[in-house]
Amino acid sequence: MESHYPFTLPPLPYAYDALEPELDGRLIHFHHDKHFAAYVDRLDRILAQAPAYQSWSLEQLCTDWPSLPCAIRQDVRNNAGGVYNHDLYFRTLHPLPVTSPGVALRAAIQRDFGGTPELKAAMRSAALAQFGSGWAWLTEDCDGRLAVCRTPNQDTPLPLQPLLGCDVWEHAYYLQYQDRRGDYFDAWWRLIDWPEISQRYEQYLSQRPHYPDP
Ligand code: MN3
Repeated sequence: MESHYPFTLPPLPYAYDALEPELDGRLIHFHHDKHFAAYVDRLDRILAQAPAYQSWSLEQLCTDWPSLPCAIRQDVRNNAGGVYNHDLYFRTLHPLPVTSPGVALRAAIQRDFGGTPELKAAMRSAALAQFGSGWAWLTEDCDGRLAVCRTPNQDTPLPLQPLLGCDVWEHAYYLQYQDRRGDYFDAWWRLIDWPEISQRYEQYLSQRPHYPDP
């Protein structure tokens, strides 16, 4: 993903049908080529008319939108969030997933949730509890603690660092799962690219300033 305007749709990192049977090719095609593409196109159209903000990074657009002019702030919030969230979503799934987290992430999951099954249960509850469109997240805070949270619409969890996000907009599952959001969650969970998530976790850890023990 580009760091700032103009943004372009990143190619899907696998074939449309590569995630079957969990997520079918038609669903992935619509989700990536129509919905994700629309967020990218709309964000570029907004920023084309607002040159002062073309140098802002995607993360800055997602976190600092309240300081934008009223005419564009809500549209930037929705569409920058849509771009950020979907970029993460498609990159954290894998056709042949490795099913367990790396050593450092596994230890953090154990510490903060008691184990991977407990993490799954917490994320599943968040995904099912989200009223209307939104996301369920696994995030890391500035102390390296993991937490599960949810956001409405296309809001991101930033400045909490998102490690993993489950899109619970109906466009993410309705074609295949209709109203069975829980079945969609279970299928999505089986596709998680744990080496990618573990790498994100370790990258955030290494970027964090190290303070001496008091
Ligand atoms: Mn979506």
